[in-house]
Amino acid sequence: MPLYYVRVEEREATALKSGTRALQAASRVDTRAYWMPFTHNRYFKEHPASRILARAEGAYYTTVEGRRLFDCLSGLWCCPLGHCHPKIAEAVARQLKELDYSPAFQMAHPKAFSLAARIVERAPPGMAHVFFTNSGSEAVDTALKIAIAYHRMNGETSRTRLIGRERAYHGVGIGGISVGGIAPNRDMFAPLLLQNVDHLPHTLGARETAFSRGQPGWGAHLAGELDRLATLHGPATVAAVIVEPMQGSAGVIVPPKGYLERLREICDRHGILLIFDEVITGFGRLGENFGAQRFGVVPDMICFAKIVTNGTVPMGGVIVKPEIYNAFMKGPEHSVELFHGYTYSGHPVAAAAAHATLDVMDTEGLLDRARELEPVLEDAVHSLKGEPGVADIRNIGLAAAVELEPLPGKPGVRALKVFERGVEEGMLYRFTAETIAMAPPFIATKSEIAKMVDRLRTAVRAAR
Ligand code: PXG
Repeated sequence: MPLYYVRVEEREATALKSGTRALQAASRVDTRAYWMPFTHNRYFKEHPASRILARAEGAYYTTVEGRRLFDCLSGLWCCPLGHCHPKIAEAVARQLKELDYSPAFQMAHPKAFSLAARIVERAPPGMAHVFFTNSGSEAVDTALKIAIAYHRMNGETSRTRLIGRERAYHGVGIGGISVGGIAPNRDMFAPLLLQNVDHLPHTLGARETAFSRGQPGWGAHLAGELDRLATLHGPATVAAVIVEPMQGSAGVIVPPKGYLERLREICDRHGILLIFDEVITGFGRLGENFGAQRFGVVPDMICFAKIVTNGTVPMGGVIVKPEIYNAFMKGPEHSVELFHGYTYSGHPVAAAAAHATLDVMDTEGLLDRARELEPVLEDAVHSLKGEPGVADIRNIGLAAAVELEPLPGKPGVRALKVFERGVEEGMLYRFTAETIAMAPPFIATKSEIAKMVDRLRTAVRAAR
């Protein structure tokens, strides 16, 4: 079997001779052992050099070849405060020297409590408790388990059905892929999917919603499908509905005006819990702490992850209303109330990173900054309408997606070409299937956003 050493192109070889240390490191990377997640491993390992990152600072990555890339998706939606922020780095370093780990079961440390209180303060009014996990996937599976257990605690054992939505991404746990609606993420694992699950339709209507700025005016009626499903299965069989207020991974699918309000009303009428998966939208991506506040709809549970630590240390969690927490606080006081948790729930280093992240968010006024940049991104990205192969453009908050028409007979190749040209242009775009997604850091400047879209125009024109 050949060694998949990073290929050193002629141009890079010249630089290598000039003694760049980063390039020497690149030429030594042996890519064989690492099975990369959600990645075309074979293709990557044939073309790795431009895609291995050595350093980051602020809104930029530097590859091992020494190329600077603007971070168009804030990592994977998670680093909007900029990379290697000194305040977060210091807080993490300090915590590692003070209390590196504290058992999560039957023991605790002060920062887990104070962080939960701070998160509750930022959550919509009426939400009161936080259960910590280490990722968005764990947050989703935790919320689904709490929903089922909540109804059982209340004697409603018939409420076993979960409802998700087409095109939804809720991570990769068994619960998350079952309520999720992205076909390839489900197909491979079909025998594992939960049985008692149904899905709402997605809210993209090709003609009606194409090129909408912000929330489309069409599609609120699709929330009515929840009523139909509840009637079909019997309202008392439905435990919970889970939706991303804005679908991120599927390419920034924005909720139609009135849609989430209608879901809330139907859930209330039928005693169904409403879960917002805010792993992407939580902590500022939509210019508010949560999508719940942006859209004025309060769910019963919120899943979060990603931005809570600015992507520095894994952490996720579920915020719940007091009714949910209190439903479990029964029985003998010395007995465990919820048989669920992780070794690293509320990890001290993650908690320290999260505290520092919230501090920076406040002291640097970054929620306001995200709001200020929203129209800049919106105007820039919609200027791509009419470029060759651009099928749709969607945006809200500091998030936007450009959907491309597939090249004839070559699905997915157009977006890959755009991505690769982007790297040459100094831009790290995110592509999945035919869509390019952008969610720039809140610390980005207006001119960086203009440049990000301008370079995308160049890449789209070239991708034929
Ligand atoms: N829910 C939502 C809404 C997400 O977006 C998860 C759950 C799972 O989180 P973890 O931490 O388990 O990965 C996510 C993750 C992309 C992209 O490019 C999106 C995610 C992850 C990686 C890439 O859109 N979202």
